[in-house]
Amino acid sequence: MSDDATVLVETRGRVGLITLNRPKALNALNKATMDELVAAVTAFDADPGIGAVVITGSERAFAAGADIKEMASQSYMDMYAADWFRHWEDLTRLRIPLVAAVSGYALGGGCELAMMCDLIIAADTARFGQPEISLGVLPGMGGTQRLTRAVGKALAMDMILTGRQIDAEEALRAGLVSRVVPADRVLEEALEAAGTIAATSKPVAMLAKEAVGTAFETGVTHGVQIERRLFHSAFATEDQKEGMAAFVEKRTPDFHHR
Ligand code: CO8
Repeated sequence: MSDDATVLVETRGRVGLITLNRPKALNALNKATMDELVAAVTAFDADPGIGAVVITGSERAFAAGADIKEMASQSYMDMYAADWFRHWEDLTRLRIPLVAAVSGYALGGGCELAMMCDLIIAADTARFGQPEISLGVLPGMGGTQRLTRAVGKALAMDMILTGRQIDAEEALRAGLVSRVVPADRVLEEALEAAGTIAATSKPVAMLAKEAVGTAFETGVTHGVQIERRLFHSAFATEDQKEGMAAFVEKRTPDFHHR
């Protein structure tokens, strides 16, 4: 890894840990960060030894948005021809569960990156916002869709039209994050949650993620059909045999993640 890597990549047992590494720029998300982050998560997704990934930032900022300095002088044709930031969407097509550990600012693309993860665990210092309107643009990495589905129209409109930031407690009440913990515990809590996920069957965790993800994309009737198909397919795994046998035999399952 080069010294100027925009992300730091480590493993902790069966958990992959990715730390955004542009602290002086409050982890502003530039093209290099996108490429390196997507490559790191793609490699973990394909690695049978890794069952979940934690994405985190610094104490001050998870990420303060897309890199404004990189975008400022772009024309419409530059953005359109390059399909600017389309690659971020690749993250949402990967199957491995992603946990965001958010301290400090998660603004604009930073909030959108957190929302591409499956669980958001927030420090009590976390602040979420979509301030793009103040820059003369609107969210462009999925924020208008994912925030609205996560917190509902009223709060999404408030945040996106006024740029109002919400703190961790409001984010918890609104359903944007699943847990709020003291700042000095947030990474540990996220690694523990990811470790718990990674100890289960990887293929079955992927099926479960896909099933919940379907609720975001479709209606209940179709979603329940998809869920049933995915549920049936869990019976094709060795881990289903092991998990159920372990219950019957009153022992801890020994998953082989296949
Ligand atoms: N981009 C580039 N640099 C940034 C960014 C950013 N988003 N945020 C902070 N920085 C830099 C600052 O320029 C500063 O650099 P320098 O020291 O060289 O001047 C450094 O980080 C520290 O920042 P501040 O001095 O501003 O720190 P403060 O504590 O005073 O303020 C804030 C912290 C409030 C977070 C402030 O930095 C801020 O408002 N940042 C911008 C937040 C923002 O507007 N984010 C949205 C960006 S737009 C976006 O994300 C669109 C996503 C969709 C794009 C899709 C395209 C298709």
